[in-house]
Amino acid sequence: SDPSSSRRGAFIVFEGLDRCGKSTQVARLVDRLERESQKARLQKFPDRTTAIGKMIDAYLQSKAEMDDHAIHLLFSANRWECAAAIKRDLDRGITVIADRYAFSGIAFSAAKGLPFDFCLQPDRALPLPDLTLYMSLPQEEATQRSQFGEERYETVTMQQATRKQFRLVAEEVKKIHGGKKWMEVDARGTIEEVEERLKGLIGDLTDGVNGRVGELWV
Ligand code: NYM
Ligand code: MG
Repeated sequence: SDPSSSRRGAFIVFEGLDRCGKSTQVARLVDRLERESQKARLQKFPDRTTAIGKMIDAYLQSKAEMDDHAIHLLFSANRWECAAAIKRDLDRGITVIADRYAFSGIAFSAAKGLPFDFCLQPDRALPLPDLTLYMSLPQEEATQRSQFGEERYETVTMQQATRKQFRLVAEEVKKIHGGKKWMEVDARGTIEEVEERLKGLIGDLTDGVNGRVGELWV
């Protein structure tokens, strides 16, 4: 029998601060996989298309105010409402590529001063990414990029505080899930240079992986 037939799709997450080039790289990866006739799907978080996502979108655009805890839980609820579809697609052999995930949820909310433990709990048992690629860019470079400052959280102070929290999130992932699940990538340089770095780290993950999808923080 063909052992590859039992493989599921890989769950790959891209993380980073605002304007680090994440969305560009995610789009290029999905394009490449489609050209190579591999099955892949992009999942953006927040997913602003759902009812919960519309509330999040209004908050991020400062069209609505919300308690810090309440918006934190909405971001998490937005992931939970997508969790079953992610699992289903992985089981069908589709590579699911997420533009942000629970790690942004913790880092941004903790940067506002919410307790780290509170931030972590609502996402417990969500599908565990097989690999998270954290794109790291010096703040001066992100600030210079177009559209920086458009949305809530896009201030230098907030980004620097979030950067510190992302370091704690990385430690937590490595402690609970092992060092291979989180990789930091230098996001400086041209789009092509960064793409090559990412491609090297992703390797043959997009050919599928063995074993069941894990649970986050479990
Ligand atoms: N964000 C994103 C959070 O604060 N919590 C979360 O759980 C997620 C997924 O939303 N500044 C923040 C990070 C971003 C903002 O994300 C919108 P994007 O990728 O710019 O659409
Ligand atoms: Mg943004």
